[in-house]
Amino acid sequence: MIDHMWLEPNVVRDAVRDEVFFLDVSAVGEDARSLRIRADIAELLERPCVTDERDSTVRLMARPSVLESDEGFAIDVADGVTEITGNTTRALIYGFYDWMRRRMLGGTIDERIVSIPSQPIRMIDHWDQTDGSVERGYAGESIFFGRWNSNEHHEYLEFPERGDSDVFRGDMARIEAYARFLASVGINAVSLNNVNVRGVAIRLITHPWLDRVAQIARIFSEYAIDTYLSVNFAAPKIIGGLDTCDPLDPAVNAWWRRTVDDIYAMIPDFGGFVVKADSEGEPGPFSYGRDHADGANMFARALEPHGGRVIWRAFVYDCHMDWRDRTLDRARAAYDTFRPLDGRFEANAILQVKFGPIDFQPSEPLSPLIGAMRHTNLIVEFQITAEYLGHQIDVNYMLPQWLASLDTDTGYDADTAVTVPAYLPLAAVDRRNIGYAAVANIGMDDNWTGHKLAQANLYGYGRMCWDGSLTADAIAREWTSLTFARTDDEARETIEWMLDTSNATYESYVAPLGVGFMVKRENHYGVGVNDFEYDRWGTYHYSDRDGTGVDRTVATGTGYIGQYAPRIAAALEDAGTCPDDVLLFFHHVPYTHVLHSGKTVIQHIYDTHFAGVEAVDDYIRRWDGLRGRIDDATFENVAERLQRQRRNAIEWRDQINTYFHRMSGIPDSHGRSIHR
Ligand code: GCW
Repeated sequence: MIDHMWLEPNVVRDAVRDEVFFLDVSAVGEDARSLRIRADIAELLERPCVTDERDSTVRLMARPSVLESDEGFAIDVADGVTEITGNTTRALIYGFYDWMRRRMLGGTIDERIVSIPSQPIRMIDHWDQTDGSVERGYAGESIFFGRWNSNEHHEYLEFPERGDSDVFRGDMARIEAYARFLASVGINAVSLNNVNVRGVAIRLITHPWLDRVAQIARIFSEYAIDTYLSVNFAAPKIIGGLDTCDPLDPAVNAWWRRTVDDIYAMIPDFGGFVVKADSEGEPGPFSYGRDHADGANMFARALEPHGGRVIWRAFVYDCHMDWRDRTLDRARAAYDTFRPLDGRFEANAILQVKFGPIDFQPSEPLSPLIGAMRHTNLIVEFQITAEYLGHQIDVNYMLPQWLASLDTDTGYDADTAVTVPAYLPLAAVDRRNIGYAAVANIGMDDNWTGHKLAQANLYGYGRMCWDGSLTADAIAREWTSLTFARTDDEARETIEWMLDTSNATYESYVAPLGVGFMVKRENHYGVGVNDFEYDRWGTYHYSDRDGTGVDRTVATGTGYIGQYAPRIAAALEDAGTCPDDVLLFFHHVPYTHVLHSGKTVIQHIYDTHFAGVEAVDDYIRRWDGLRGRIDDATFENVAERLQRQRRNAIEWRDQINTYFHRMSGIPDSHGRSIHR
């Protein structure tokens, strides 16, 4: 049975039991979204909308210009009647699900609520591939591509009878359920395929594949979600028969314009393209001696007449580094490539920047590009799927980490702190073209996310995009209350406590103090202290007998710290003022260096790694107490994953402690046993 996530039908129906709905879109006209609201009220709540307003208790009304936002909504309650209003049918989708959530959470509405999304673009990026697999996916196969009703890995070519074009799973009910989940937390954009665009995926922008993309886009469109596709920069050569992909070549531009025109003929509200270029082997403008503004602007101009956008990824770095050369620094790459291009991007081009300078590690500073760009639209990229955060085997509620990085001073202003959400509109060329994107964490698994508690990350991501004032705790409480509505308060508190502490617990037993990686090379899960140390990926820890960490100072290191604004750089440059959680990201320090916590680096490593396993043992004990108080499937799912997490945490603890003990020769001050 497929899990209903935070929209369990019985819970939903109970919450709105006696309400009678009336939908008035006469001022804007009936459309796919208003029909969708009617259908959701009929299917989910099992009642039709009434035709006479006077019979209703909940009135959804679209009226142009009642608010300043076309997505925001207002809720008023008077004389037992609820009015949900917005300028558009999009706004009504959000208003309807927001009101429902309030009801499910048991709150009463005493005064007018006006809710306007914090971020204009609230996007989910799928790394789904046309063979049905998902790059860095830990919850089964793609819901978009692959064999109908199958969750086993396969090659689409194994099904020649379906034809080469039929790479689509075709499970429209599943996609519809997914679209509803996304809309219910305010997501308004989704890209369907992996940014590494290979094989048949290159052809998704052409017929006949496009016809099937259009079917999917129609479902998302009903839920006010724009569909995007990732494209391969070299498509004009690979599938277009041209002999160049030079972004300044007229024939190449004409090919993209024709391709885009074709897409919009099929999908009038198509969102646009996501492009990973000159990165990890993907083709890009560098091959033609052009820069990334040239590349992005070619797409922007093709999309502009249709109102589309190009989302250009800033994840560009040299993945063939020489570990012997300590002056090289992968962390510098995005800034070095894109800072000089500030101001050159078209108004419908958006630069998508990972929130940290390396790659979604358990602890990373904010990317210095975020703050440095002053005339560029930016999207900040997160990763909901837990590539370096436990693969949805280890419990890891990521909101504390995401919100902390958003709350960081970008250094945009010389005198006062400007956080990421405050900064994005200041740097924007077009304020509609900024926001957040995050790599999806769902798949064909019955519970969508592999680990049931990983649903909280998808939910939380949407909430964080819509309402920038929410705390991680508040979001965890919402999710737990909606998802475990049928259990007792104490059980819910246990689940909330697990979520709230899980990000710090995970961080405590993996690579210490922001140094990053130390993961197994083949799949990025589990400990592999030196797996990347002598490799080409630019992710090193440089541990030796005297100390550990990467010297990124201006004075003696790679100079990376100089990419931050002077006020921020000054604090980071000095190991004495650099925050503990990223100390080894910025400095190579002796094992005896004393942290702000008062502990030495080596003692911190020992203490956190012992504590990490103890915390997981605690989770196991407390989770065991939930047997019979929550549904069996969830109980078993999490219980099984906690056992795997425990084995993982023990392996991390033992290898990290032994490694640093051997390196430093310094014993644990508490005399605990460390393998020799
Ligand atoms: O960290 C890397 C991942 C790749 C991913 C890449 C990216 C889609 O290991 O799997 O490729 O990031 O963000 O492009």
